[in-house]
Amino acid sequence: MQKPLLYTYRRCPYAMRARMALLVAGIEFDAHEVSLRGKPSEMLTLSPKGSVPVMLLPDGTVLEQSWDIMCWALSQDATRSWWEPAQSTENLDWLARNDGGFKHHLDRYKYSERYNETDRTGHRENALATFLRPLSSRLEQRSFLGGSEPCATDLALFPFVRQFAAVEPDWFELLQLPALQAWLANWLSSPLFLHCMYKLPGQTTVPFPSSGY
Ligand SMILES: N[C@@H](CCC(=O)N[C@@H](CS)C(=O)NCC(=O)O)C(=O)O
Repeated sequence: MQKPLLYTYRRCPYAMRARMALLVAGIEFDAHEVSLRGKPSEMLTLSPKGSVPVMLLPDGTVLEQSWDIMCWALSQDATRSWWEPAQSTENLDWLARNDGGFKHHLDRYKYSERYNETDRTGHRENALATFLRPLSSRLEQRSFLGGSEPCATDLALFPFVRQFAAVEPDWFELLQLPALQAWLANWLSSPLFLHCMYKLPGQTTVPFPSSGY
């Protein structure tokens, strides 16, 4: 096997952050669009936990967490400017808050029926108060979590903020969070994001179209 192989799912925010990191690093990779209802047995053999993304490296190493894939892609000399700012205590804390409390509230807001959730609005408001408002305040001081340039933390958080905003777009637009809204709009229209959303054929392995950012 020559190229790394990514098991991915187009709409999964964890897989999006992994694909964006691979594209930023200019890494050529093969990709397999997984059906979450019928995960390929080859993937489950490599990673029995059954979540995407999963990456198989040419030396046989298996990366089972999106952040590990981002680390592998971005912690090289050429992409140091994306990786190093993400290692600050503050940015590691943003990542933990995103993948922890914010994701918890986001799921119960977005998928309230699946979670049998009666207080959907409570989760929306909690996500806003504990994560999105503080994030917007931070982005008033700097264009990106990386500073004047984006870093891995921006890539890691953006797909989840996108999901939140897309639940009730009209409501989200009326919020007074200009810095966060501008940051989100910037990512949504970025060539990097549009490229990462390239539509792969389902359930087969193909080269992911390459580029460098
Ligand atoms: N901690 C994992 C989480 C990945 C994850 O939860 N992915 C979801 C899709 S967004 C998944 O594959 N869930 C399993 C399923 O739905 O069957 C990571 O960072 O990669």
